[in-house]
Amino acid sequence: MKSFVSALGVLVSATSVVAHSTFQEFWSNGVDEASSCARLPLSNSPVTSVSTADIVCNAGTKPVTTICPVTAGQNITVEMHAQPGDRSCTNLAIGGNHYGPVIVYMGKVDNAASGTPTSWFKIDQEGYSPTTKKWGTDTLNDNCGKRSVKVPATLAPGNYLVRAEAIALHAASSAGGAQFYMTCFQVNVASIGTVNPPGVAFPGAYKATDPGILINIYQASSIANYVVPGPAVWTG
Ligand SMILES: *[C@@H]1O[C@H](CO)[C@@H](O)[C@H](O)[C@H]1NC(C)=O
Ligand SMILES: [Cu+2]
Repeated sequence: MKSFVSALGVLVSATSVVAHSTFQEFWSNGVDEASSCARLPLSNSPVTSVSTADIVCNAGTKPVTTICPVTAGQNITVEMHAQPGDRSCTNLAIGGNHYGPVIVYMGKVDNAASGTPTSWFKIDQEGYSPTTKKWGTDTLNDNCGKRSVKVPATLAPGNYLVRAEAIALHAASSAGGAQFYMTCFQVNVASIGTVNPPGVAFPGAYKATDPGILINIYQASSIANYVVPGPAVWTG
C-alpha cells in the first residue's frame, strides 16, 4: 500500500508538471525560425501574479541575440509545447485541463535584443466560444500548439517584442489561481505603415480581479460571455 501511495504521488506530480507549457517557437510568414529569437523562460512553470515584473516576459529568460524578420501584413505564428524542445504533435501543447484564452501582443522597442517595451498593443485573442465549447487553448491543441496572427499592415516599421500568452483558468475561481504562460519573441518589422498604436503597460494591464482572470470556468453561466483580459484587439 505504501509503495502504491508513493507511486501515485509521483504520478500526480508528474502530471501537473506535464500540464505546464511554454511558447517556444516562432514562424515568420511560414518560415520556421524555431526558438532562435525566443526569450525562452527558464522553466515551464506559470506566473501567477499580475503585479510583478514577471508578467511581462516570464520569470527569468535565457538571453538571445537573434531578431526574427517580420513583414507587416503577413502572418506570424507562435508555437507552444509542454516540454522544452518537444515539438511532437502527439503530446498536447497545453494539457491538464489548462483551459483559457490565448492572446498575442506586440510592443515597440529600440533594440529587440536588449530592450523591453513599456507599451503593448494586442493584435489577436481567442477566449471561449459557447457555440463550439472551445477555449483558445483548445484551438492551440487542435493545431499542434500553433497560432497564426496577421501583423497589422499599417504598423510602423522597427524592432518589437511579440508577447504570446496563454492563461490557464482551471483553478482561477480564487484570486491568484490563474496561471499565465508567456514568452516574448524578438522581431524586426519591415513595413511601409506609419501607425504606432496606443498600448497598455505590464504590469498594469491586468488585475487579479478582472472578470477574465478571477472566474469559475466550470460554471456555464460564468463563461457564456467570457471577457478576455487586457485591451481591445488592434488590427490596423
Ligand atoms: C493569418 O492570421 C489570421 C489571424 O490574424 C488568420 O485568420 C489566418 O488564418 C492566418 N492565415 C494563415 C495562412 O495562417
Ligand atoms: Cu499549471
